Amino acid sequence: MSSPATTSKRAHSLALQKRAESCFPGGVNSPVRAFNSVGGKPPFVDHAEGAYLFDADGNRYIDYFGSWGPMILGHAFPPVVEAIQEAAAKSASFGASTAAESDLAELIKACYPQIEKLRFVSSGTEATMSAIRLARAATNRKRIIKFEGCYHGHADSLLVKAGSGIATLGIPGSAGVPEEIASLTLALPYNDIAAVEAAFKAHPGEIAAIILEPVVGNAGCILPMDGYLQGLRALATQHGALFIADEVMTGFRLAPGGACEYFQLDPDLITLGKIVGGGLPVGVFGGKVQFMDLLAPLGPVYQAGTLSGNPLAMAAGIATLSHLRNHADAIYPHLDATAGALFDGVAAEARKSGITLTVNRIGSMGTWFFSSGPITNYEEAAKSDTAAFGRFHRAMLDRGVWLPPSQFEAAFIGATHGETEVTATIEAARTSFATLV
Ligand code: KE4
Repeated sequence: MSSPATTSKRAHSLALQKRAESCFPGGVNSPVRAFNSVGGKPPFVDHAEGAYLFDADGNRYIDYFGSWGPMILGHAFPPVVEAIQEAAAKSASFGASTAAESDLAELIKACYPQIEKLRFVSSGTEATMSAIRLARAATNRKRIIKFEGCYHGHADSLLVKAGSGIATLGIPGSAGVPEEIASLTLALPYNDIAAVEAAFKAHPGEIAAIILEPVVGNAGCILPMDGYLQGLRALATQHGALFIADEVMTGFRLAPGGACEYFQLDPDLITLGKIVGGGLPVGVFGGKVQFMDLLAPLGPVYQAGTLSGNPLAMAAGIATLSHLRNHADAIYPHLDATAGALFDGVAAEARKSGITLTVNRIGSMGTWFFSSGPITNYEEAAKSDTAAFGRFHRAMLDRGVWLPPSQFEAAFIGATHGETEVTATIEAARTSFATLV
């Protein structure tokens, strides 16, 4: 797949890949990193700074996946680095309560007034898994509604036609998930309010929760149609189900208060991750106190975690959210303007080469679909020309631009991306498209 020039340019990465394949299935610790859907072998990262990744062979890349969302302030952002270093000197973990947990929690609540109480965990998967358990306990119901193309981590009940990873692997659901568990999950088309109404009608009194990505990032970027989110909120209320907004990806990205601020949503529970940890492992689930106080040690719902509220992760999250909040008036407009120039500029170069792309973007996250579009749900996204996306990805990587290695992932802009990176990326796209036609 890779041209000889590419291979020689990445000899160390290729050797590291071979070594990793003797340690990890597919040589990776998360499937999408294996590049299976775009072809070629992945570069191995040595270090990163600002908007750039540097691989084991010394190649430099403009980074458009940012650790899949967390690195909104850029890599090795000095205040975050210093905060982690200071915390590490006091020991990496205590397994006991610290003031830092409340410091970060209060920052989160300042961004999300919808969150009355919360609990820290160590991943987005833990956050959504715990939120589902809480919703089932609060309603004494078993069924949940999720949406095709939305990915909420790899808990059994949510690996039912998930988007990220699973969609890339072309496996609806996953081996190893008992059908008894999967059958409790209704996987409906996104942006189709009638499907949700029909589900509630078909399962009266049985549905504990609706969970969704308010803006889908795991089928590529798909935006909610006008009124859709508010319609889901109303249906959940009408039928006594909880409305869970999975903001692991959109949280603190679309606005300081994420999609909830952007779309003025008032969910019962909200899950967060990625940016909230500044690149360290943090997940959050939180919401109305009437639900959160069902959690042990107060209530009957058990949930726990050895490294929940880890002091280094708290320090990184505090430094990240503090900077985002204190400089929001500059950061979010810059993110939006930079992303707009980037996505529109690349799409314009495609048109010059006779290639039709559909661009779905909101703020600093978006996707170039190799499709005539429109892309409003997973079924439409799945019709994209993934082979063409793979060729584009490889051509851009050879030109020093590292896009997310899947048509079904969102690309992210960070605060350190600017005119220089946009101009270089558009030029790389211009010569890449020329190789595709
Ligand atoms: P983690 O368990 O990976 O921390 O979070 C799961 C999760 C939950 N909810 C949403 C909306 C998410 O996007 C994710 C994880 N996102 C993927 C990227 N599409 C993580 C990348 C990967 O799986 O390697």
